[in-house]
Amino acid sequence: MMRIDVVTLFPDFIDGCARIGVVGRARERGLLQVETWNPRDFAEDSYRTVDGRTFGGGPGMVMMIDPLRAALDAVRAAAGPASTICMSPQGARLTQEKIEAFARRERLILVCGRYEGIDERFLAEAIDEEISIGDYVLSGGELAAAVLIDAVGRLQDGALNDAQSAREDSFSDGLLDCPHYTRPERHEWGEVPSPLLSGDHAAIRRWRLKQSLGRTWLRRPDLLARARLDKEARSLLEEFRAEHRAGIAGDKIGSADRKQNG
Ligand code: 4GO
Repeated sequence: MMRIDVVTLFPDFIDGCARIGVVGRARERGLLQVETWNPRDFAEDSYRTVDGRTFGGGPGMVMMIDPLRAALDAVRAAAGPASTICMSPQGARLTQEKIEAFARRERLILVCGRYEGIDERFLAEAIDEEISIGDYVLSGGELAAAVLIDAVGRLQDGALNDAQSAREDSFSDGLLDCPHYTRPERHEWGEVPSPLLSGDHAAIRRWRLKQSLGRTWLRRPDLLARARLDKEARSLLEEFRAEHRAGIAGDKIGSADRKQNG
């Protein structure tokens, strides 16, 4: 069972996230343990102070070293040492590849900052790695930690049902996911593509791969440039491009793929 310890001023938020959906079920199944630690509980003064004014002036407060350090010492005393990650816009970008590597670890410690951030000396001494979920600023690290926990939790063996294979996820092969459809077959807003109704498993697999390739080409050419395509994939992509050009002329393209590309 993987164990994730989270140091946070808002333990209820992390606990709530870890209770719902696939991750909640993974915890119930004993595949994942999530524990929270509040640095405020480790503050020494009667006000339970965890932040101080920023040296050099300017607005906002900075998280102090010692309450965080004491919380981290308590985690390590309770569960042993583990790789310690701080969620931060200054961190390395979180990708599915990193998620897969984290998911294989037995332990992780996540530290969530608030206010203007954390005293740099704590980051230098106590943090192994800073991770960012994207190029935007959040008011705290908790949402970013919840993203990491969700993405890692669903990859634990036995977390997904048979119907939800992680092997078929977007990014598992470096491509975007194909479109999905459910009943009804015919709807005012369109029909389900015929290959999906054919019962021909080889044709379905080819259609899905072609859609994945085509959507990656349209929406994320940066990903397509890094993907290694075999002969079948290259020819399916060529078919998609030809049909896409014909489709632009016929104006039957969804809003997300309307923009011309390449
Ligand atoms: C993480 C933390 C953004 C991310 C954060 C991110 N904002 N992009 N805010 O992963 C220190 C105080 C950082 C608020 C925190």
